[in-house]
Amino acid sequence: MTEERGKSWSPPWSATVLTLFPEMFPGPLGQSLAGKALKNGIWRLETVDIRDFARDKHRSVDDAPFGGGPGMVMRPDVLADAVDHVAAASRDGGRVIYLSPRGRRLDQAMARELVAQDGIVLICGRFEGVDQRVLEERGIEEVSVGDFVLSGGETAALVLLDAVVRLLPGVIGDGAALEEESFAQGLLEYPQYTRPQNWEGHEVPEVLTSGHHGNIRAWRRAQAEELTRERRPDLWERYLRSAKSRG
Ligand code: 9WO
Repeated sequence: MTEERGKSWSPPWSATVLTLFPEMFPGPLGQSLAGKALKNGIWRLETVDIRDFARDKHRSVDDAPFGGGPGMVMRPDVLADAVDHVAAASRDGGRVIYLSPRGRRLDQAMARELVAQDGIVLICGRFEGVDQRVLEERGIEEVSVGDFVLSGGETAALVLLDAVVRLLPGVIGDGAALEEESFAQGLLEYPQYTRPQNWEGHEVPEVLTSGHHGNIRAWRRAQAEELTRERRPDLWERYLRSAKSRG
């Protein structure tokens, strides 16, 4: 325990999730280190049931799309009331994110941005999406976790939360493991091996059992670079550029 730590208290990083299926949270996150951290108060998770903001006796949250077409659209009035309810309670500058395949792609840099804030508000859509006007009028950002369509935003929200929460101090050991990650340096992960040393006739690469830590570090770096160059030319280009600018 250092002097700095514990000197001033700030509330834990918090996620507020707006959804029609609050029982989907924390879901699989409850099983992992993120779940343990949630129990330990390292972060807070609050769900808001969008249906609680429905106005009519049938508690309807969706309606047919203007212009026709298949399916239903989430009503702007109901969703805006849910957003305003949490925005009033949340701190200023907090980002409100709608999970959508149309959004800016989530990457490790965005995860680091999000963990540096006090918290986030996530909106999970269902049906064919939400009325465009509520996104525009409430300054809601769109974030995608990949180029595919899901049945709703909830599983995408779980992916985003997993990526962000594991970066909180104290969720994964002392943070050394995080610094070690090749991805933190813009590379894919190097291959991993464990016992048995010979499995179905296949030996573990000799360098890893040599005890020579300098050689091991160099081998892993070379493997990470080779994998990145072969599989992800986009990441490789960026890595080369950032290595250059670092000199
Ligand atoms: C469904 C659909 C059906 C007929 C014609 C057009 C259609 N669009 C959609 C659609 O995009 N549905 C979405 C389902 C509505 C918002 C929530 N859903 C969602 C979010 N699917 N996939 C995501 C998502 C979120 C973040 N990153 C990747 C995918």
